[in-house]
Amino acid sequence: MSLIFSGIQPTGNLHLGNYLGAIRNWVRLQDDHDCLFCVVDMHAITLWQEPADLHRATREVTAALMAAGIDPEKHILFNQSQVPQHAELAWIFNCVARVGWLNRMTQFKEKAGKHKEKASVGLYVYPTLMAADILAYKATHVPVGEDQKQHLELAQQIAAKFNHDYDTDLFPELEPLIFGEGTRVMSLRDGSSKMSKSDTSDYSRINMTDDVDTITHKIRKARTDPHPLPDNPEVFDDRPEAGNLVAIYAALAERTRAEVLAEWGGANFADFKQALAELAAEVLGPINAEMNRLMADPAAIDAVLGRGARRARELAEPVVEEVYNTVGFVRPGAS
Ligand code: AQP
Repeated sequence: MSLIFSGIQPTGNLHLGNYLGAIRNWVRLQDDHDCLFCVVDMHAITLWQEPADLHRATREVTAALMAAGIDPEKHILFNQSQVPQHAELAWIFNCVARVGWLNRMTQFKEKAGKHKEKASVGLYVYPTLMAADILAYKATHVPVGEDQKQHLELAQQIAAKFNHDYDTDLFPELEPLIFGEGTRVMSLRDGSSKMSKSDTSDYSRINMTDDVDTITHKIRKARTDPHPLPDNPEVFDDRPEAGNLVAIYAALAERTRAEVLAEWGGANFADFKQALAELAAEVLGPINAEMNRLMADPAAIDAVLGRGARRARELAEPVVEEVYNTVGFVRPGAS
């Protein structure tokens, strides 16, 4: 059985993109795989986080994952900072990865913006920590949204170079799992940028904590164009905002865009938006209610994270030990 690893940052409000692109797929995969789900708080601080906000968001994301259906008994749910092997392996990978490889990463360019000399070194080496997150468990399958594909390819490249340089087959090959109609949910305000926690406009996204009225209001305000819905998805190349709403509907309804358009082709956007708002509220409402229930007991959330971290350390420790031995570190006391 393949081992799955995936992570999510506690950097603010989780949104529909995180849910459709990642979390919902995680919930499905747990039936047939052993899974590790990680709240990646060390990735979060590559950009400034108020400590109190980070603390709250870590519990909130954990609650959201459980509310969405992640089972922390059968699988391992933990926060990254509590398993030191991630940072230990990341250092080794910093020495394996090449500067030229990291220079190609588009997420760094987007997040660092125009002032890249002022970005943290952590933001630059984010992908090597991500490679360590996965490979500390020798996980092979990584479910992510489309935006993380480049980082995963880099992780693969790092694993291959490590194996080659040290003449070993220690690390397995990685397989990205990118599936469903929601692999790249776009902003409700701009069909050319992805829905994101850090977008300054709250109207750009549907948060997993939004109530029905807020969801309805945001979808009603979502940017579209004056034309009715088409009857096939091909025309969406020139209509990104319209295409995004149809893709969101399809992902929520678990249908293809073609099936949605077979039903809605020719309709006007006001009616479609109303149906979309109802559907989004129907999917997110129960998750939201369960999340609020879980958040009322922070000690129980901490207990889940504590147990998860212990189990994760047990798995990662021997892998990092193997890596240290391979690299040639003297380990006094180790047999
Ligand atoms: N818009 C999206 N559509 C589909 N999938 C998405 N993911 C994120 N945005 C979308 C997927 O969610 C998982 C967790 O992402 P993350 O929070 O660790 O990092 P991110 O990709 O940087 O997410 P955000 O929302 O854009 O956060 P900020 O604004 O802080 O950078 C990943 O699997 C990701 O692919």
